Amino acid sequence: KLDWQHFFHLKTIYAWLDQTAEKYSDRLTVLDMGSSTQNNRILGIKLATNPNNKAIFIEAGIHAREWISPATATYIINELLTSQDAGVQKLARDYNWFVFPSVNPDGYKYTFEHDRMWRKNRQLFGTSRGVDLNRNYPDHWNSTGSSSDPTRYDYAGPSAGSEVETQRLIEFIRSHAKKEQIKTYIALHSYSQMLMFPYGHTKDRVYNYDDLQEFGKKATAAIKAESGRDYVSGSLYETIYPAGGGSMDWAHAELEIPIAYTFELRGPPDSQDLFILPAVQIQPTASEAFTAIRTIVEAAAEKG
Ligand code: 0X9
Ligand code: ZN
Repeated sequence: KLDWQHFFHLKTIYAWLDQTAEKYSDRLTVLDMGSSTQNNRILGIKLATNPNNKAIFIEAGIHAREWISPATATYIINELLTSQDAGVQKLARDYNWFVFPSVNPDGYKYTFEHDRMWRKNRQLFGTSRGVDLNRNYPDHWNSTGSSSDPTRYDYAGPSAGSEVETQRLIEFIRSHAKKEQIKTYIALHSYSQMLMFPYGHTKDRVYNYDDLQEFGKKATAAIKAESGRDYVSGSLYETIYPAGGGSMDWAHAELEIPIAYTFELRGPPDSQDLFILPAVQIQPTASEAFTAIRTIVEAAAEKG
């Protein structure tokens, strides 16, 4: 049982997905992207009430140590199923939701069992391990903000899309994006309180920059109103740092998913271990992220 007051191991999250899908079997199904490098499943859910709805895809846990990301993903699933708020109930009715809490399950397990600060997957390269999966996508792969050195935290991998986890997600999105009308792609990270959209590799503006900027500003204003937290919004390149090969950039470019954002959620105040967020922060962090997603979806719907 998840409570959003602790961080949970992969097997607890997956057991909760199963139980929850059983409980809400009229709306919720567990989906399996396939297995990872080390044979862990990459599981998620589809929440659907109407096959004609447009869909929203949420990816979490691509970076293993950013534990608030999977926690926020399961929080969102729970809210969509149990909230008494009429606006949230409408969101759950008017859209279909694909949510994958841990798209790097080997790395996530490793942060629980061996090294809390691990970021990458666990693929072996000689004596070192791991590709930064958010640098491995075939969109401006290894062009900027990544490394060709397997010992580095931002290793882009031996080639674009080389990793099993990358391939599983690509196959899934390719086979579902058009058929399921996925119009929104959300990637959850931590820790710098930002809401970012493409491009990641260049300062050139994406064709729908003005819309993405407008929805992003509305979303960060909604966060400010809810919790008082300041999130910075803008393109990836402008806000955080240039980086090619990211998942969201790939989804926006190749599959023409128009609404695409990467969140950097909260980190702890004044700490050196900025990925280690105290568990009391899960609830408010996840809640403000969901508010922001809701604001983006509603603002985009208004524009048509
Ligand atoms: O470096 C990253 O991958 C992300 N920051 S984090 O501290 N969570 O590692 C943000 C950059 C995302 N960039 C692109 N999608 N291009
Ligand atoms: Zn990250």
